[in-house]
Amino acid sequence: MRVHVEHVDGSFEPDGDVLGAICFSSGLLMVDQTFCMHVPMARMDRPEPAWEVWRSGGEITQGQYGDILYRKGEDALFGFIALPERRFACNLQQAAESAYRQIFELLDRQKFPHLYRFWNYIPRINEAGFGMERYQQFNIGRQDAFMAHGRDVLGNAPAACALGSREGPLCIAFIAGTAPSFNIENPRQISACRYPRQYGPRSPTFSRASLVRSAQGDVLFVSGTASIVGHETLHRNDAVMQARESMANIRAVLEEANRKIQGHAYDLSSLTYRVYIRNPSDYLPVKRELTGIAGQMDAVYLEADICRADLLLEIEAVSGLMSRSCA
Ligand code: 3EB
Repeated sequence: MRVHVEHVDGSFEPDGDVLGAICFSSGLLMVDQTFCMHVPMARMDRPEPAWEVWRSGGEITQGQYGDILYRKGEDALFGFIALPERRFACNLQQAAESAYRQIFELLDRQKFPHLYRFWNYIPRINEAGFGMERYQQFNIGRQDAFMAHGRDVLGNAPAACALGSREGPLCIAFIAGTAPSFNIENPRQISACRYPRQYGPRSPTFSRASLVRSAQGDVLFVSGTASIVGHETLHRNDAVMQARESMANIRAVLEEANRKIQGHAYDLSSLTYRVYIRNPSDYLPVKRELTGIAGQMDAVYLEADICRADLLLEIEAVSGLMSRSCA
């Protein structure tokens, strides 16, 4: 894939090779938002916004399809959608289904059929709605859209994360491409696609990681990873232990990725991280724990709700050609 990711602190102005970006900040964003999805989340580690910028070589064209804004290069397409729930009578399930259906339609038409990664930001994720937790509503709508498009909801889902924002529209970003990816599971965890019924009427649709291989370089997307072993949350009320368990899960995913490539490309120090923490008071102890495990980490810390009420944090990561620059 002729694509790489860059993480930027502060302000960012797009130039010709930007495929798309996600900007995390609690304040208003004073930039052209046709190339970026703004996620209203407060950063814990610095006052400036945190940008994840995807770049691609070659020619880039931009377009709109339904509610989606996207930009595509030769072999990858980055898009995002921000849907106000009020358009669906505040039914998050319908909003999620509509968003995912639009995304799949766009990718069918544009011939970028292979989905690598979804970023899902769901307002008030732990609140109740229509007799269940809102995250469970989201899971129904997402899975219905996958099935309506004949996409695999069991063995071959893309990498993803699902976090809660305080307010705002349902925000989903995605990256897709022309080449298939390898989807990776974690032997310490049941596949999320097969979680038992106690977590909701429909399972979440994601794999633990996806690996995109190409002559220009590989990209490994590690999904949001939490303190879950088997299907159960471990270390309720202990954020530091949840951080340690999450890193054990990421390490296991990296071992699977290394097995897939029959090499040793991936270890904890070769990734860039985003850490979502529910309670601001957990930030310093969690950061200390993570740094103790992985050394000086390239990481952004955000205040967010996590999809299970007993989860205090979630950690996602990406590898690939990257650098951090400060504007
Ligand atoms: C988990 O492992 C924690 O619904 O897309 C992590 C990554 C989680 C993605 C999603 C949810 C999702 O179940 C939560």
